[in-house]
Amino acid sequence: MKFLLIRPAARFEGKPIISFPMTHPPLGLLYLGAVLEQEGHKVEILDYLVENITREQLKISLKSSDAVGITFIDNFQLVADISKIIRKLNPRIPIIIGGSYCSFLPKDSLVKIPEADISVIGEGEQVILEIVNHLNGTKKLSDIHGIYYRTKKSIKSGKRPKIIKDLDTLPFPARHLVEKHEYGISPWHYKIMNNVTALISSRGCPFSCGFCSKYSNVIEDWKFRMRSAENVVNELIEINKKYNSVVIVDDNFLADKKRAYQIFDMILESNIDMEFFIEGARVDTADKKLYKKMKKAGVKTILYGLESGNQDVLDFYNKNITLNQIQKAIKLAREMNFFVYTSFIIGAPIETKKQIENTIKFACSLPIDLANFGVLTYLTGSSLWIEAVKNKKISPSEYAIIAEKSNNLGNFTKSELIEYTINAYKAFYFRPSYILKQIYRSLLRNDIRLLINGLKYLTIINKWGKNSPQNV
Ligand code: B12
Repeated sequence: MKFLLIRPAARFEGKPIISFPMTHPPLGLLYLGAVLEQEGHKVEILDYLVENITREQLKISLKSSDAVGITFIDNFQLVADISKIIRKLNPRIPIIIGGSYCSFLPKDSLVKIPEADISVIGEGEQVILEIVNHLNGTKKLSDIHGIYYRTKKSIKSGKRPKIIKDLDTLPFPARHLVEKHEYGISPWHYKIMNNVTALISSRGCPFSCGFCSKYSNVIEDWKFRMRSAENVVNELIEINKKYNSVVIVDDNFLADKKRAYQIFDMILESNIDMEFFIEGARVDTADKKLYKKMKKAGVKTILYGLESGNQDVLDFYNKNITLNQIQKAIKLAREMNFFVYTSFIIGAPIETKKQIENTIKFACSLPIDLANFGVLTYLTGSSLWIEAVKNKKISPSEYAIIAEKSNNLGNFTKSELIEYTINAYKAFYFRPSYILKQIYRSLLRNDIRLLINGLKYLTIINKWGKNSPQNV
């Protein structure tokens, strides 16, 4: 059987909308590709995020395929559009959809995407093989775990989702399926990482920040699971044969210190020679001995979710960190000369304008290289969303709602929130001391392109009008 796996991409003025901090390979599809190939099936991936794919190309790929799988996080309209085209080109091919939206709103996803036949909840590796059995005529849809499916008259659910207990049993992602593509490009089109791929070493997160979507909030048996250090390092050895750098996309890669030490010790003992970007780190895992090892092992960049410069707002988010921990961790990261990315949230329902200003001041006081400011959004599956649904402030089928005054989710209007966000960017990036420091750091790194692109970023920020941050 041949599967055509697709990642659609939003486009703005002909260019893809790339999320902060950079483009990633479609890791979920690469895992599905790996299990399908392991069972002897053929797989092709069309990644619209990084390639302009014509209708003719899609037609050719569909011709040789028996089923289509589409992944997406939030943009269901794009999936609906592409599914419509697929249906026109091939009225009978099964269309299976999966990813965050389907996991949190499985039934609704089939309502919003009328051409799709099956929607998958949570991890897809076992489910896709059960779906293959269904397509081969050996399994009924009603017996498949973790799906909703369309019948002639209604949308029905299969059996309750099962989670993969031992992640070490999974094959490594089938990266060869996207090897012709380049990833690691920033929103302002700078190549952040060269010859990069992505890796995930755990699923879920042991913490419960209110703004974060958690599968455990909606999938009964879901829990935080980690791969063993050996398994992770074996994958890194395989990766290093083809790639120079890797972005680690775990929600919280350093969650288990013991495992973190094991991983970096094993990297140092091996011949692995790669650059690492840890995309999800908490400040409470900062520790000088560990950071020294990380630096030696090739970690260049870390992204921390700092969220706020106000302790009561951090507590409101149930972030479980203190301002003091933030200051200490960031200082240590700078001492190690890591490139430090951070993200902040603006507009908690308990937040005043003064507190937003505090967050901006706090960000400016820290020795960080990049700061991303985003308006608080109630995401499906987050504790904030669950609470708001319970209080009838939002309907259970809403996907992402901005925390604004008009729906009683915040203190400010949408345009005020956008204005404050733009102010935050300008206040942070247009400081002469920051610009001088970044010039110095770029020269130290011998990276003039980074400097030029940094300046390009400043000109983009400078031009931002009322709605721009949503498009970047
Ligand atoms: C890397 C990442 C990104 C990258 C790359 C995203 C991409 N399109 O590939 C970037 C930085 C670009 C990004 C952007 C965004 N992201 Co993001 N991202 C992640 C992150 C950290 C890892 C994703 C990943 O690779 N996981 C590992 C793979 C193995 O899992 P997976 O992709 O979920 O795939 C599995 C299943 O979902 C399923 N599956 C997926 N697709 C399909 C398809 C079929 C056919 C089947 C059968 C199964 C299936 O099977 C896969 C294997 O088990 C997750 C958090 C997390 N830890 O998962 C957040 C996460 C997915 N992102 C999230 C959000 C909100 C966003 C943004 C909307 C943020 C923003 N405001 O801009 C954008 C949306 C961009 C877009 N339209 O694509 C939320 C989604 C929450 C929700 N309720 O939907 C998450 C869960 C973070 C969080 N906890 O809040 N993101």
